[in-house]
Amino acid sequence: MAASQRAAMATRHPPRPKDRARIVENTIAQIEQEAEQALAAASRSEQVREISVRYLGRKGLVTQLLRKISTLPIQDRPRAGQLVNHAKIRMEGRIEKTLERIQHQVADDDRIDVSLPGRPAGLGTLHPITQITDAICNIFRKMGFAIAEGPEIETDYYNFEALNIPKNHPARDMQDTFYISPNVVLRTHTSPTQPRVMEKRRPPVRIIAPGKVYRCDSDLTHTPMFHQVEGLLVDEQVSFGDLKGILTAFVHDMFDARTSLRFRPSFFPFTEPSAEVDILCVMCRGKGCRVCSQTGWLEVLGSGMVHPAVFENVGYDTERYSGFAFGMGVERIAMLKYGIDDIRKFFENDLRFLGQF
Ligand code: 2NM
Repeated sequence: MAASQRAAMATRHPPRPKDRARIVENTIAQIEQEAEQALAAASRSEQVREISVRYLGRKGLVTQLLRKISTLPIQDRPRAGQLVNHAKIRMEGRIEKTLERIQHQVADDDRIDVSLPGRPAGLGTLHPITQITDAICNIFRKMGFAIAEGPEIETDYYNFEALNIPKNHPARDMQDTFYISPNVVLRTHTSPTQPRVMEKRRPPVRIIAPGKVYRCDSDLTHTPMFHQVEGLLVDEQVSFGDLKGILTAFVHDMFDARTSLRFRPSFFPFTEPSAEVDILCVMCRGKGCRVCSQTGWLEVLGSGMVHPAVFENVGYDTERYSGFAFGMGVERIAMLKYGIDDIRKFFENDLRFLGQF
């Protein structure tokens, strides 16, 4: 007979007083055993709560039994009360223990399996723009150029004035340049590095200035921040032929020796004469394609002989010294080298894109 049935019977058919004490003793022992088995089988905390209510709740079996004690002969009450109360305390303890066991089990299920192979952290790579910047700089370093760096926040003087860019020049417009204050800008090219270096050093000067530049411009081929590498060589007897030689060596190293160059007359305020440098289209080798707009050529560099006004601004003797300078956009070179058609991909920080280089 189940303890619960026995307890119910004890309620409905009260036996004679002298038998009642023994019945309480047997009943509490059975109830405790039953509860113990139920707790051992419990695997969820809700089950434990149900068991707790069933035995120890306000209408629970143990509670009912405790009430019966008042019907026992007066001399049997203390012992019976003690038996039931001790059983109740043990059951409370077991309920507590069972809840702990279940909690630990859940924690065990969540615990990291230390025998699993580790998740690879993955080695990072240099950003493609950094890689191309380094590649460009290394080619010029082989030819004896030193790396020079300047501030990205630049004065109007070094960004424009020292470079012979007149006050009314469109590049100085608020539409094109980020102004910090009337005399301070985010540099629009890395050229201001050149007069900064020339002010400190006498020729011969051979420097390459890489870095970030900023212009108010944003579309498929322009981002408000991009990267440039500019070069400057100043010495006695420097000619346009030297410029052609250096840039030809650069293009043949950066792309390959089949990549021919052509120089087109152009204009920059800081060079005279000035030339744009085109290379034979690296995609179609001159046949004409979408990348070169069917011209067979790609514009990749600006260049020229440094304007005497720039030399005068830094105190170089224009009779004794001459020099050439050139500049290129790193993103454009990277897009041609890797066949990328949207400049914005470089700055979206999508690792699926960046991880390919
Ligand atoms: C270019 C194109 C042509 C240039 C000139 C100078 C300086 F400071 F020597 F005058 N630095 N960079 C230059 C010349 C830059 O970039 C398209």
